[in-house]
Amino acid sequence: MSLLYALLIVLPAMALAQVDLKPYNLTATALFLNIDTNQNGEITLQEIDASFRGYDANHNGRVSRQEYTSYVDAHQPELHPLSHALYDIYDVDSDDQLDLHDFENFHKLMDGDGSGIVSHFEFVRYWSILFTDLEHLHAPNKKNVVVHP
Ligand SMILES: *[C@@H]1O[C@H](CO)[C@@H](O)[C@H](O)[C@H]1NC(C)=O
Ligand SMILES: [Ca+2]
Ligand SMILES: [Ca+2]
Ligand SMILES: [Ca+2]
Repeated sequence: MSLLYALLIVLPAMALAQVDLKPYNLTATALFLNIDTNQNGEITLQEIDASFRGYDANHNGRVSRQEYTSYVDAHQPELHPLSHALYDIYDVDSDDQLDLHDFENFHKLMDGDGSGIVSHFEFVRYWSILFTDLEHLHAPNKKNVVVHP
């Protein structure tokens, strides 16, 4: 299952033009369970790689920015800004293509203790921080909320 597809299905029923990923640790846990396809409580490089394959629309073994963001635009346009920010993080060499070396780097980023394995704890900690850092791109817009006396 692809990473973002997992994100889409864990979102509560298509909140109109608004996406709330809170609580982040629960959203991250749902993501983890979807990526950990052999359900051994650890995420390997191979599982990361596999989670991106669904975006590779032209099956050339790489995920272009266009492929990734088009997928999001088609399925959850509210996540358009978040999709570009996530792509920027994944695409370490900024060539607008995701290859194995990009996934290796991303796996290392999440592997807090450098053991070569990404545990549930490491994954949730990483994504909770990421969702918090990118909150301005996905949190519901509260500016128009009027509090009546
Ligand atoms: C998520 O975080 C909240 C608040 O910090 C905590 O109470 C809850 O136990 C956490 N849940 C999981 C599954 O980690
Ligand atoms: Ca696994
Ligand atoms: Ca491709
Ligand atoms: Ca790249």
